[in-house]
Order: sequence, then structure tokens, then C-alpha cells
Amino acid sequence: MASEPAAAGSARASVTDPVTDALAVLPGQREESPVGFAGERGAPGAQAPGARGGFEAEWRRIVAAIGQCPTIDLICHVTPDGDALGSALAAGLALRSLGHQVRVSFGDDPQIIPESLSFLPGQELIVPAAELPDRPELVICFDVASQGRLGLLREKAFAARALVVLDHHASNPGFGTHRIIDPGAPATAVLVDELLRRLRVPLDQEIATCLYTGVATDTGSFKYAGTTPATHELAGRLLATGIRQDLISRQLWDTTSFGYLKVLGAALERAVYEPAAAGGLGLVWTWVPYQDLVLFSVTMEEIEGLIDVLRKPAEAEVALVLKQDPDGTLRGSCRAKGAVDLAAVCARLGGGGHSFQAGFSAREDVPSAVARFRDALG
Ligand SMILES: [Mn+2]
Repeated sequence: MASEPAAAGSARASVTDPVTDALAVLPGQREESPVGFAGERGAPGAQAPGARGGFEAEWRRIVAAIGQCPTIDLICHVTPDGDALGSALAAGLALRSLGHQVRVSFGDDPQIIPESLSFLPGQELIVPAAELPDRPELVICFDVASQGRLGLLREKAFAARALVVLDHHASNPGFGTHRIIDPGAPATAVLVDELLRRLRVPLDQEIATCLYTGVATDTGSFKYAGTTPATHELAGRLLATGIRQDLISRQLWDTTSFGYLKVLGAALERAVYEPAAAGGLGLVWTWVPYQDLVLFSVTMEEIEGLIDVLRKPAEAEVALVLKQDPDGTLRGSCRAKGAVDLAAVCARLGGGGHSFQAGFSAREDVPSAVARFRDALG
């Protein structure tokens, strides 16, 4: 069902030469005057810092803080996904174009950029966590749902003169000196788009590629419930720069190694269906032993998408995959279809996330971890 690149390319032949490697930067058309904000805000559940007016005042504080700082550090959460890294890089490229000195970083050592995100522009801005100063001027963090997700950069972020938090996780406890935490936004990249409009930075292909990756990642390619007319309006503006969303999508979702197929096969073979779990709504779970990853030369990030296969059965409301780290720690990823709030379930297990998509980690054997998850489901 994936569209062929030639066909998709020819549909936009006036903008992009289909033969060109579309992920490379082309001299793009620029939107000269960013126009009125279409309004992601006000979605049900949107809270702190309150009504639209609260966001407005906070946005002004943030824009003012940015204007006063020649050097800005942009950080995203550890083990970054497309929304985290795409948001930080888009902001980095934009702020660089305004003449700021920018560094992009995240608190892992070593820093591993998932292969599926290797096409993201602006990676020359990324520096190791150790290269950030101990007391930065201004830190903006993207998609960081809790202080712990800052990893090695936690201390430096809190030592900054100003710490701006742009996030869309409902579970975010609220930290930093400036913050926009908007659960009504389907991706942090949506908030970056608004920041760029307020800074009057036009979208170019590099920035659009980063933002598109963020929005597409967190909306499951515009499939999840958080996707709104405004999300599609944003996607339209991003595509209008001439980016090749067909190649971005293939890279994000439709490219794996052969080894991944073998790990997936073994995980599916191991899958268990528990009809009585989640109050009779049903649970499908499986696990991936670390030795499978070694055997088939597959990385932990390559199996991120495994949960999306496991959540397909109509019989179960909830799906869970436990992935074993080299040290034996189990990382649980779970998905629900709307009847169970997994943010609350995983909070009981010391984790967090969104209502339909959340995670936790456990230092125990697989049966114990599954039993605790089953109990947390109620
Ligand atoms: Mn996100």
C-alpha cells in the first residue's frame, strides 16, 4: 500500500524533481509572511497554564527570553524519537537562521540517533551532553515529559538562567521557568511550528522535514485521535515547501532489516492473549529477550515498531511488549484503543506517557512484570 515514489513525486513535479534525492536540501520556496495561527489549542483536555490567554502570555515571555539570548541550548528527551529530535532540530535550524548560536543535545552517553531518523537535517548542530556549559543561558527542552527524561542533562538544564519547556504530555508535572505544556497538541512539533511563526521564521525544506517527522511520528502518520483539521493544515504547509513525505514515511515506518523480521517472528510466536485481563477487555503481550537482538544483529530502537503489530488483534484492548536490556531490565511499551488510560496504568508502575501509548521499566522477570502490569490494569 506504500505509494511508489515515482508516482508520488510526479504528482508534485512542479515543486520537486522526482529524480532528486528529496531528503537533501533544495533551494526551497519560502513562505514570506506567516499568517494567523490556525489553532491547535482548545482541544478537550488542554490545561495548564490554563486558557488560551495563559498560553498567549507565556508565548510572549518565551519569545522575549529567546530574543535576549545570543546562545541557546536545545535539548530533547533521552533515546529521542521523531518528535523529540525533529522538534529540537527544527528549532535549532530556525534559531540559527535568526543569528543565534545554537547547540542541540540530549542526555545520553553515547548519543544514538536511530537509523530511521538518520535523514533528519540539522544534525551538525548536535553536540555531546558534556559540551553544554554547566550554567547555560537559555535551555529549551522539547517533548520532555518529566525531569528524569533529561537524563545526563538534568542538572545543567536546571542550572540554566531560563529553562523553557515545550511539551504535549498530559503527564508532565510542570517544570522550568517558562512552559507551554499543551496536551491538546498532537506533537511537540506543533508547538515548535507556533514558536517559529511567533519568531517569524519562514518554513524551508530542512525545517519542514524536521517538523513533518515530528508530527507524523506522534500522530502515527495522521491516524491517531489527536489528529485535528489543524494538524492536516500544518502538514499541508509543510508539504508546500516541497519535501518528499513519501520518502520520509518509508524511512520512518517501512524500512527494516531482515533481522528485524526474524525478531518479530519470534516475538509473535511467543505472544499470549489474555481475554480476562483489563476487566475483560483483553490483553495481548509478548517479550523480546536480549539474546534475540544479538542473534539477529538488531538494535533496541529497531524493534520500536513491534508494538504496532501486537496491538492489531480486535480481541484485545491493550497490547504490551517487554523488551529486555543487556542488563536484564525490562522496558514495557503498551498501547490501548481508548477504553483504558495507560498513562495512569504506567504511572502506577513508575512510568508514564499518553493515555493510548505509554511505557514503564521493570527490574524483575517476565512473569512478575506481566503480573504487575495486569494488576495495574485493574
Ligand atoms: Mn511527542
